[in-house]
Amino acid sequence: MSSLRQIDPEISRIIELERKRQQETINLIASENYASRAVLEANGSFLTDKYAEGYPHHRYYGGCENVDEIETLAIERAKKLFCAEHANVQPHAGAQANMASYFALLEYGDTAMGMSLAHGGHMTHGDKITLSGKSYRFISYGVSKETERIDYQEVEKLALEYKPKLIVAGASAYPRIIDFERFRQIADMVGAKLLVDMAHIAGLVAVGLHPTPVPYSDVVTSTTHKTLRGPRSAFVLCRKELAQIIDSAVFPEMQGGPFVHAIAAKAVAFHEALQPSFFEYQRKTLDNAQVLASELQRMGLRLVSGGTDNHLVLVDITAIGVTGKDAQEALGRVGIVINRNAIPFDTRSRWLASGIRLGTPAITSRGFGEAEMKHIAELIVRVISHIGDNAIESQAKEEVSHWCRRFPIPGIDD
Ligand code: DSN
Repeated sequence: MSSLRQIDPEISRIIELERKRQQETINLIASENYASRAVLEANGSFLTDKYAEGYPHHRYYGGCENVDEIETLAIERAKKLFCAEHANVQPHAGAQANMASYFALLEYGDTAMGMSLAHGGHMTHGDKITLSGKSYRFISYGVSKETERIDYQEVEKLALEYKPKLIVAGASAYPRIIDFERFRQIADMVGAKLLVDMAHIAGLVAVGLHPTPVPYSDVVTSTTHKTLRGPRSAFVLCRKELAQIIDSAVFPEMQGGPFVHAIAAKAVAFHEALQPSFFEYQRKTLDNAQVLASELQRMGLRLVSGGTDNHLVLVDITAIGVTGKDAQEALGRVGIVINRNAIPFDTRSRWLASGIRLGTPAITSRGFGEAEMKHIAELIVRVISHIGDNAIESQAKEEVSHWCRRFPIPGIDD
């Protein structure tokens, strides 16, 4: 049998570089995580070779008896984990899960509402540069200028004015609990359906550390690789009466053959999330976010909305006098990987941005705790306050290497 190194030394070399990059950097990207070796094993298996268009026991191909079992297990585990009536585990990614749900619930040109990307929403919730924004008339809601939290009164006012057929709740840079019950009430006032995209918080929801959207929503979508710590993929949950239209919107309307290897990896991730240790992991993720938030505040940085209830903090770095882009690059040079992010009512372009988004799911998987969080907060402030100071940057790089050597990465080093 030939190994990757023998067959394709170029790709093999680059993958090794990526392993080293992951081992030697502190990952604070709020939407990333480290999947377990078991998840990676299923995802990298020869299941990748199998075509299985259709659903368990209703396939268009022969030889699906084993993948039927795998997909059925993934479905049952997803339903159990989130107390849902129906699960579709075929979406390749969050964008497909969302688009399929729109196909199921809307006609082209219909009015819908979603959170503005500029205020922390996700681009597939109606941003004009995406298919969602081109296919439907999305009205954006945002956060209040004073509290920087979702302005539910504005959501209600816009809903009454525009009478959307669908309201989308969920965010990618919002550090606060989302009140799904309130969204349901607003949706009911205008006869709208409610879709919650819980991609960022799915792991927290799974263990009850963020209120679940499932009882309040018609449809819930999610990716599986963020707080949920699974493979890079997605799923949809819905009420029984919507099962058929959701299933046919995912396949054949949105996608062709499912990625059976990814479905197996999702089944493994759901299994892991059903274990008691997953609660502990999510608890630590939240604790780490709290320490990071309070340390950054103690050192004078302003946090959007004044803090966090979840796994991420959105930091306004205007006072330091650097852009988010500059901060991202300087932190990158010392081995701290983050993304720049617009803050609500940002006066800079999204490319430059006035904020940085920091998340704790990945470093918590690695075992970082309170002491490390305090040190990381101090390192971040030190580096972004002295951008271009080589001595400060080399010292910070040393400190990052020290922590990285001490904390192995699940899935890579175990
Ligand atoms: N791009 C992801 C994030 O970083 O939040 C959401 O899909």
